[in-house]
Amino acid sequence: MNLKTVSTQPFSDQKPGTSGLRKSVPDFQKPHYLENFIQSIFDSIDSKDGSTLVVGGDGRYYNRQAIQTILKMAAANGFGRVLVGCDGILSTPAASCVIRENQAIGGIILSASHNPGGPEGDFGVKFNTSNGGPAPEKVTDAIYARSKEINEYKILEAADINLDRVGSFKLGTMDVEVINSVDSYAKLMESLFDFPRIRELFTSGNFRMCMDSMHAVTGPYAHEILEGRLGAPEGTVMNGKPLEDFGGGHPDPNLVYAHDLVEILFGSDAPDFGAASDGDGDRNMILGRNFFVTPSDSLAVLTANATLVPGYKNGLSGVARSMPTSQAVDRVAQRLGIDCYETPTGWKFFGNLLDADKATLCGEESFGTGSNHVREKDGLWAVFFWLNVLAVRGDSVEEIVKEHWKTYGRNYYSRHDYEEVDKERAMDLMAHLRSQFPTLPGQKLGNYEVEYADDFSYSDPVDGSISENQGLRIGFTDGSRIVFRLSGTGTKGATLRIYLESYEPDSSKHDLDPQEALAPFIEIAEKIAQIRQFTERNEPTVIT
Ligand code: G16
Repeated sequence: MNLKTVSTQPFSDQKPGTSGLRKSVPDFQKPHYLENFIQSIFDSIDSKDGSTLVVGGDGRYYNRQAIQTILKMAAANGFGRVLVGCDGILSTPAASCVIRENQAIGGIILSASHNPGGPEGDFGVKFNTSNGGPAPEKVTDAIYARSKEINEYKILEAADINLDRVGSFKLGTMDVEVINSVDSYAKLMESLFDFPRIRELFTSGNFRMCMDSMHAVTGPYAHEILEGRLGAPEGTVMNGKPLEDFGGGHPDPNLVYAHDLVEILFGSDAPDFGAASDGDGDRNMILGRNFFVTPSDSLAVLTANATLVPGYKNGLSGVARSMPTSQAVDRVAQRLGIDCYETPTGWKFFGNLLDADKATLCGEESFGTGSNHVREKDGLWAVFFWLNVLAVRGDSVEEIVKEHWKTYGRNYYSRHDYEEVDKERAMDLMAHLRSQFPTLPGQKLGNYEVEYADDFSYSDPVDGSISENQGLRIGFTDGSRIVFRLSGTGTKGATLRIYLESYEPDSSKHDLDPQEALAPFIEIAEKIAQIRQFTERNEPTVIT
């Protein structure tokens, strides 16, 4: 076995986005591209000698090849041990769990999340730190800085490790343990939720569920936990086999891309409960029979019902949501007398709040919910949480959400995405919008008076770090909001996201279609940002 030092040239485009480095597979296959980024990560880790690293991915195309490279580079860079998921599989929340359980120095998760996969699809590399969470900005900045000056990387010349079964191997002096991908995670779920009660729900014969794993990473987890440990009938999990191209689908659990599930839940003889998760298993979509729960409402409902779940029976220290997420959870927090934090988009911003026990539950409008059990959002966790609440309350999903609105009022909410827009035009739209901000406060737009217009900036209450330019907000005096942001996860052109929210306390007005309820704000957004003109599109690509 030979330790090689390979000369290389920096790439200028290795700046991590909202969630790691995401590029197309052909980009990652360029000679030295993956190696440069991995070496930049390793160079940013202090005291890695002899330490433990976790490696796994969502099973997408290029996962296995990348893992072999990373293992050989880890061995050449002095790590003592690498834990790698069997078949190269580890969902993002399971990787977070394994990092924490084994006091690892960090982990590398290979995923482009909900982006499509396959030889022409997307690939991604995320680095998580020893708390199990996504690397904070100061770490990703250091990785990026390193990637711009790198001139060599280290790799061991050795045969590939067999990832097909659990086992222990040596790569040079480094130990490689191929671990069961599901075990630790399943045990953690069992410690949080009332499994016997959920099992009763499934075996009662009065409850049916459909879980769509979208041919992505949660298949093995859902089969084992739902059908294995919780007694749900076989067939409850659909699209449960991870495929390298996700069966040609777009593994994004929303009403557009999870259409198989949506058809079932909105069809005749629909089951009581439906859920879907994304490529790497950190996102979730929750459906009832003929009923969609927005991620923002889901966070609010889970917060209001948390004490029904064993893992949260003593209450919550606080909650947190990303800025564009609706303010529904704020109302619950207020009633519970707990703090509610508003962070920029990106799960990494929740890490400090969770570590400092300022927040117990966190959530984002982008179909992400999670808690302090790991340091990532967790798709299946949200599903088990809902199942636990359903089992205890005995009400339907729709009844639970409608009762919630009755108590707290309804935050109508929708996100309009314009995907693959020309980058410069998208930047121009934002600049044009921002230029109007000084004169907006006090103005009437339609029937609504602007209270504030600003560029969201976040000051982390734990480490004092400041993150600026996190989205343009226009807030109205009645609490409604329009937020404009450019996505940090797309790989082609720019994705413009427009988040719309209004508040309706009157329960006789809670049954409107959100697009109808939000129509005045959709009109204001168009007028003020000239979306059609700048994007050269007549309508959004995706509405959620
Ligand atoms: C990532 C981040 C989330 C973020 C989402 C959308 O999710 O972890 O925090 O909300 O992207 O980000 P953007 O609006 O910038 O595209 P995932 O599931 O893709 O890792």
